Amino acid sequence: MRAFPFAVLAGIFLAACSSSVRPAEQDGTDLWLAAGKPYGEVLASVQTAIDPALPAEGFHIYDAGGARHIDAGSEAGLRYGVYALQRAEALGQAGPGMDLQEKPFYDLRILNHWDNLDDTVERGYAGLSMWEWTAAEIPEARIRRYGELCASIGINGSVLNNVNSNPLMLDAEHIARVAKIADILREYGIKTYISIKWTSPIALDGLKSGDPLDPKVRAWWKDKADEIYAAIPDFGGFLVKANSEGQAGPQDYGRTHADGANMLAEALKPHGGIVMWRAFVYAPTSPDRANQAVEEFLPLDGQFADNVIVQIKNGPVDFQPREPFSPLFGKLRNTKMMMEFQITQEYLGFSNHLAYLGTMWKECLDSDTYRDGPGSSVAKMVTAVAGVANTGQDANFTGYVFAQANWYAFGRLAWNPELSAEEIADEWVRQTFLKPEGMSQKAFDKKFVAPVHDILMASREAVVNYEMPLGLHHLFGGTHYGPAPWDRLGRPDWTPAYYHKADSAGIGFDRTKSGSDNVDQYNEPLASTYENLETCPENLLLWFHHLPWDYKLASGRTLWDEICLHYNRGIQTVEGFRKTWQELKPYVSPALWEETDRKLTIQANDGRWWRDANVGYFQTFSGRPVPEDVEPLRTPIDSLIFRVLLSDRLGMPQHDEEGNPIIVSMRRFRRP
Ligand code: GCV
Repeated sequence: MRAFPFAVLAGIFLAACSSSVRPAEQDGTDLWLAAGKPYGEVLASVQTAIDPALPAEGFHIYDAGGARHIDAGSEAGLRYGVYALQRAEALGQAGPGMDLQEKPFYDLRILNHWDNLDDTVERGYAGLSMWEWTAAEIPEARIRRYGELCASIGINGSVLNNVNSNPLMLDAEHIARVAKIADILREYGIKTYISIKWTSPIALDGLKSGDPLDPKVRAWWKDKADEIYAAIPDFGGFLVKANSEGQAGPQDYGRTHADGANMLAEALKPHGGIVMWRAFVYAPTSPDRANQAVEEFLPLDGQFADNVIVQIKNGPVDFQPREPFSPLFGKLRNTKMMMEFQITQEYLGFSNHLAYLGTMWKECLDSDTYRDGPGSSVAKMVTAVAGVANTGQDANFTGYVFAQANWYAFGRLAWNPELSAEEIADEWVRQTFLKPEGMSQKAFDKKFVAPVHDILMASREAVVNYEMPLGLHHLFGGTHYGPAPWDRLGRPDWTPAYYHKADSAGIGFDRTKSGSDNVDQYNEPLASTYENLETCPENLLLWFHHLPWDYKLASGRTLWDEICLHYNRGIQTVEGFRKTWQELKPYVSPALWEETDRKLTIQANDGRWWRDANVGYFQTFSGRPVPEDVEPLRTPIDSLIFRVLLSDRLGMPQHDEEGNPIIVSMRRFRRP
């Protein structure tokens, strides 16, 4: 008999083992509820009691007298307890003697839907609006499924429509429709909110003004609040984008944000409603957009009514792949603050790129603002959390199975910001992907859960690297999907050139004391940390400093070389994801495997496009060669500059069969 070497025998053995493994059929439409038992079954398996001594939304799961119990402070708490048990069972953490007592860290855990009444979704990459505003009936089955998904991770509020609102949202027809949605969401412990347009009294009832101190305007909003509460007794309140990006607001009448917010707060107060007033403000004339929220809101600290909460984006510019935390979190002392994260991946590859945002949000929540001395983390400064939803009509809600991880992570962090990004990633993978038949849990954990978890954990940094490393930011073209570092036409703070400031001397935004002085909006020791080149974190270097191309980084290499290396690293990381995914084929359903395989190919190709565009463009200033250990640029800058990605009518990027972005001339892009 012929003797086979050991490696060959081992290979035959492994092939035989994996051939007995059959991946479970699944298409991603069960999201993270895929692996758990149905809610009703879990509920039926326990003894329940409402105990008013427990926190209202809290619960206690324990074993006693031979039975499993869930005691809760309210019906909502009970629901969270049942879902916590379902999760623990799916994760193998619900063995005998289980004792788990929890309550949410934040009272308000809200999704913000940027859905329009024509059913489009601003920055939505999962199809049209899940609320189907233009249909005759509301989509009850989908709303119920959404309710379950939100409740299972503790989300308790939903703003149904875009902050760039439409006055018709407040007409009788839409209030009646919102009431129908609210009736369903209530069953899942979710309060309903609406984004309002400041000019609604003018548009709907012909008022002459929107001045918040005008008695007629005040009366209009009071009447409107009464009308809404007559239809929705537990209505949550209003979310407001005012005097921002062309939206009208109180400043148009010489009044302040506080005047505007307080007028609405007064109308909602008798009913128990709140106003979430956004701090996303900036004017094209300012030398630094990052300074403006503090400039406008700090003078108003202490002037907001007690049912107003100021909603602040995590970073001072706009949901970039990496930003420092917004300095406003460390400045307001007498104003309630709410975090605004963006779950939808406007700047991180839409629903095409795998980018787990748990790591990004933790970076922000854990940042120390030093407002009340060391230990004043952003998580402790805010009293509520909002996330811009990534949902749409797509059957899997989010357009990509891996985008579901971000909805999940948002809910889990809003419930408990002390959870780690690792724990959340691990939970999500185990609940989302079903273990194949014929595979032990141990083998599944090792061969599938661990590598997918590692992909998630590395993914956000990969995007930072291939889009805008070392503190670079806002290098985007029109739809915010691809690169356009050359763009300097139009409103300055909407062009990449405003942010990267590349010239023959170097690159980066000088936000030091001798620049825009943004560093001084941070409390010490951060102001000095960011100001000082020796202490400024390298991953924020070009956010705070304009540096020469030959500036030496910690590695001993020049800034130019490090920029090139970071772009390369981002692409290599995604190539690593692709390789791993090939190896995972035996363990995941063909539908999910193929979806991810195609999207990872797109992501790698998009990464090369980002690298070619940015390195190629910045090279026209640096005049330096791409280092030898960096993959050579694939497309010359002349074929990329002033060209854009072909997008469909909903703004979704188009790729060819090989997953390459279809780059077209601006002229073709503009054609309707
Ligand atoms: C809803 C960015 C986005 C806009 C968004 C705005 C906001 O500018 O590109 O689509 O508008 O932020 O948060 O209000």
